Amino acid sequence: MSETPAPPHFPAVLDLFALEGRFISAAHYGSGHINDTFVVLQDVGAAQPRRYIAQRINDRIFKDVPALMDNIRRVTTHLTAKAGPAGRQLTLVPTRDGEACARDAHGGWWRFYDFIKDAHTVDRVTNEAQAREAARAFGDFQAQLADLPGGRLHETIPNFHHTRSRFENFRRALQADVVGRAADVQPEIDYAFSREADADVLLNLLAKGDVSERVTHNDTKINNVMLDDATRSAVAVIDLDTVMPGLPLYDFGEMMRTSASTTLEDDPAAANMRLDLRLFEVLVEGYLSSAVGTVLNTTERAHLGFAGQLMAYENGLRFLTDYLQGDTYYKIKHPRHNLDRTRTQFALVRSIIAQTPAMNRILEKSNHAPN
Ligand code: ADP
Ligand code: GN1
Ligand code: MG
Repeated sequence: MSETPAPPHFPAVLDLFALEGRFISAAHYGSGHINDTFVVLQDVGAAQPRRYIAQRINDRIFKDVPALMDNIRRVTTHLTAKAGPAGRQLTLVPTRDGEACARDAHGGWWRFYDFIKDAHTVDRVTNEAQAREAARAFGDFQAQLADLPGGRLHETIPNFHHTRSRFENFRRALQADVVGRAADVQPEIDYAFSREADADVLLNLLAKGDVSERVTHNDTKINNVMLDDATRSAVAVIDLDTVMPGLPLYDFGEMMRTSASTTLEDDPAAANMRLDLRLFEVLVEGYLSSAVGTVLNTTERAHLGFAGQLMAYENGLRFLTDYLQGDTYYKIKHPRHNLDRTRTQFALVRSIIAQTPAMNRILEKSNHAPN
C-alpha cells in the first residue's frame, strides 16, 4: 500500500465532526504504516489555528471498526479520568451525533483527535532519555489499564501477537507465492524456518499459566509515544488500535525492537541493525521503575530480552509474508521496502541472540535493584 493524500471529499468528512472553527488545510502526517493520518488546521479567529488529527481507519486490517472504537473510547476515558485535568492524553473529538467515529459517503471510517500540542514523536531513539521515557510511559500505560472497567476488550485483530499463527501465515504465503517472489528471498525464508521453535515459547508459558494475559498496548513502537518538546518527557501513549488483551512481554519486546536498536526498521543496509545493549539496559530500568515493575513475575522478568528477540522475529515474519503476498498490508514506498524491513528484523534477531548472555547479566542485576 502506498500513502494517500486527503481525499477530495474531505470537507464532507469534516462536517461529520464537532470541530471548532473554519477549515484551512489538511496534510498527510506522521510515519505510521496502517492508517491514513492528517493534521487539520481550523481557523478559530485566533493568531494560531486550532489543530486536529484526522485518521481514516484502515478497515481492511481492522474488520470491526465500531468494536475498535469502543475499545478506544473506553481506554481514553479511563486514562483521562486517571490523569486528571492537567494530563495531556489522547482525546477523541466526537461526531456531531456524539459518536466516536463516522463513516463517509464512500464507506471510509474516520475519527478525530485533539492535536497533542508541544509534543513530538521520533522514529528512532537517539539518546537514552527517549528510551527511558518510552519505557516508563508504556509501563505506566499498562498499569493504569489494570482496573479498566467494563469487561474484556474486543480483540481488534485476532491472534495479533500469536507468533505461531504468524508463522503459519508465512508458510501459507510461501506455498502460494502469488507474486513469484519466493525464489529471490531464499536466505530470509531459510532463516524464518531456522527459528520456528521460538514462535511457541511465550505461548507455552501462557498455556502453563507461568505468564498471564493483561490489557496491553501491543504496538509499543517508539513513534507511538509523544514526548514533550521542552522537557522531552513522555506525555501520552498514542495509536490505541491494538490495545486489547495481550502479554506485557509483547509490549516490552516491541519497545525493545524499535527503541534499543541501532537503525531504522527499514534501513536498506541490514548490517547497520544491532541491539544496543546500553539502550536495552535503559529500557529495563525505565520499564521496571514504572508502575508495571511491581506487577511482573519472575518468569516475565527473565524473558524480557527474549521478548525483543521474539518481536523482531515476528515482525520479520510479517514483513516477509507481506512481501510474498505482494505488499497488501503495510504501506510501502518502494517495491523492496518489506524485504528491507525483513532483513533488518532478522539481523536484529541475530544480534539479540549473540548478546543474550550480556542481556541476562543486565536482567540478573535488575532483579536485585530496588524498584
Ligand atoms: P498509525 O496507526 O498509522 O501508526 P498513529 O495513530 O500512530 O497512526 O499516528 C501517526 C502519527 O501521527 C504518530 O506517530 C504521531 O506522530 C502523530 N499523531 C497521532 N495522533 C496524534 C495526536 N493526537 N496529536 C499529535 N500527533 C499525533
Ligand atoms: C504497524 O501502525 P504502526 O505503524 O504503529 C503494525 C505493527 C508493526 C509495525 C511495524 C496494526 O504499526 O504491528 O509492528 O507496523 N500495526 C498493525 O513497524 O499491524
Ligand atoms: Mg503509529
